[in-house]
Amino acid sequence: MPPKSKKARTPEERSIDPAAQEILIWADEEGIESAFSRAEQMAPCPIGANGSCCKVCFMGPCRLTKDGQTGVCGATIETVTARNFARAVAAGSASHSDHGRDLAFTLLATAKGEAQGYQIRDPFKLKRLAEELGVPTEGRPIDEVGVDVAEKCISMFGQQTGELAFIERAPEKRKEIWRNLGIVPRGIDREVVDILHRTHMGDDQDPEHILDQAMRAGLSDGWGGSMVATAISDVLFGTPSPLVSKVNLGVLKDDEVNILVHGHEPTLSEMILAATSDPELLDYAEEKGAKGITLAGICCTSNETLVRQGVPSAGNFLHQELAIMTGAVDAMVVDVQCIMQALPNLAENFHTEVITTSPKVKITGATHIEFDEHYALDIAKEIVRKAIDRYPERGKTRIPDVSSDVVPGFSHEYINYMLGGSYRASFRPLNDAIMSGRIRGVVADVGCNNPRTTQDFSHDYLARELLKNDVLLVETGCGAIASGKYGYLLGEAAMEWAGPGLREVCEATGMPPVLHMGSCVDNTRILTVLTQVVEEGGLGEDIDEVPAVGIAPEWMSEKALAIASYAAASGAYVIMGINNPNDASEVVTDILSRGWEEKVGGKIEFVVEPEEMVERILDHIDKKREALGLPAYEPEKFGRSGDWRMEEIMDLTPEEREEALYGQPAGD
Ligand code: BF8
Repeated sequence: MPPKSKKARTPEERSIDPAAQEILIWADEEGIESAFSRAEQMAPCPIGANGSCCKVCFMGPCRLTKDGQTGVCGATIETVTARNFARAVAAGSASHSDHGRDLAFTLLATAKGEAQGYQIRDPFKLKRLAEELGVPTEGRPIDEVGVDVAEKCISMFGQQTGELAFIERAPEKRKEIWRNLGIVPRGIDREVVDILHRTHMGDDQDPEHILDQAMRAGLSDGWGGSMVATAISDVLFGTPSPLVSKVNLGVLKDDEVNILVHGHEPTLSEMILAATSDPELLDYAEEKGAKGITLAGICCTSNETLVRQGVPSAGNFLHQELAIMTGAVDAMVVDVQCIMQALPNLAENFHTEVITTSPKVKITGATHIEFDEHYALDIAKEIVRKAIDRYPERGKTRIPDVSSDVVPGFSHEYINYMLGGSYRASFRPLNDAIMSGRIRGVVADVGCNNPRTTQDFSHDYLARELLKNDVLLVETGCGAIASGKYGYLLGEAAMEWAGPGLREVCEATGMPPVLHMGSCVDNTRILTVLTQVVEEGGLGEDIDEVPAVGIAPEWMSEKALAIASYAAASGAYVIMGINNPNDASEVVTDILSRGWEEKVGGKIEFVVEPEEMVERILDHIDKKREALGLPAYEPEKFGRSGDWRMEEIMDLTPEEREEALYGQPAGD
């Protein structure tokens, strides 16, 4: 039994999710530890937490804890903090981008007919991509086009000079800013390596200059590697459109084989999904006493299969251990990123087999079955068979009876279609709604869970407060799964939570007030939406003019800093929760905020309290509205549609009705 900490939190302090609370109470009784209890046992290292630990050479590590103190080499706190931040951005960008690289190789193998079980599911998107990348399409078989597109994408990683092709997607003004500052990414790998080089001992020691490169590496992720990942995932597995599914631990089934896919890449999980409906394997499951095979996900592998195939999600980042603790998971199949090393040890208390699959990821104690796209279906079948073999070994299960309905799958292509139909697909209605003030602004809530704070509390609080204030939410990653748990990803949520103007828009379009746009690499969809909003007209000429904010209130990953850097460099105001990893240096904190705002129009701020986040978000949105000359936000003007109002307006002329509803005669 782990030692009882004086700081042990109540289940409600650990998570607002009733499913998590139920399992954590059981785990405490049994003395089984989790990230929640480990976070209570181990305080964060104060030197590392505020960015003042320098480990880039072996004359140290140096701990810069006193005013004016420098490292052995003379490095100042500004340099040390900026280097730490930039290195985190490099690691985050590398992770996202390498995921994109793997997908490009899968497309190449698929198009060459060498990838077992895969096919090009969205040839239209492939064609659009080909045109964008200068690949001829006229009269060519789609597979041939696929080979060329894959090769073009692969070449972006090793590109040494010039500009990444997807930079062209950005608004003209934005590209100009990047070019003038010299931060247009030359190649995806190059910008990451550049950071590792310049932060080596004895290189770049000017904090502002180091942080400029953090923007460049971030941009190579957002407008490079992640964009490749999103585009090719759509080509191979289909571009998401809304569908119905469920979220939370209650999606596991007591009488079926439960397989969880966890991590980030959709490649193997899509094949496992196919294998779960293989008649032979279904018979085999029945032979072992199971009524069927249930596939569900955790983290972003879950988001990938949720938004495309409607595969239910068992939860977000902090649910990975809790899922195993239900005793009902026969196999947890992991690929890359956000996989806790605690899983195999934890699984020893149960019958669960933890299976690593990526050539890049082995975990001591886990079974390794290496993924190879050339034999993907065979490998997937082998994994499903292993899970079935575990089913008879199950002990007592405790699946919380907690799950929520969700409608995810809002790709930018679908949002376009949703707003105008195939006849007039357009962002015009969205721009109009923002311009009129029905929608006050847009917030992208992304990022993780972090056991240093109450799981999902900030995601939930911010969603509720922002919806009430007529702010449309777009979400990805673990933030989106959190919203799913609390009912925000449904059309009905507009009636319950949205302010009057936003509710009108949701009523007219049928969309939920919170749009689940995919996994963390799919934050690129948000960049695309913002660009299209700019191009549509009426909301400025660049992303920094749009009344929009990005938030990651419960972040924990280096990838979150990469996303924050590319979003800010793209013109967005980004607010991160938890803790300021640059707190040791006022200079670095100021460069990321005021300094970057002067340079690129976007900035990163770290705000611990969610109440303060709401204040800053609304203030920023209102200032951007004012700068655009838009009417100030006035909620009382809207929300007079709906049956309850019909009696009052039935006898009016159309003009009078318009005036009664919107405070102005028709045509104004
Ligand atoms: O890439 S939100 S915990 S799962 S890092 Fe990880 Fe954070 Fe979840 Fe997706 Ni993104």
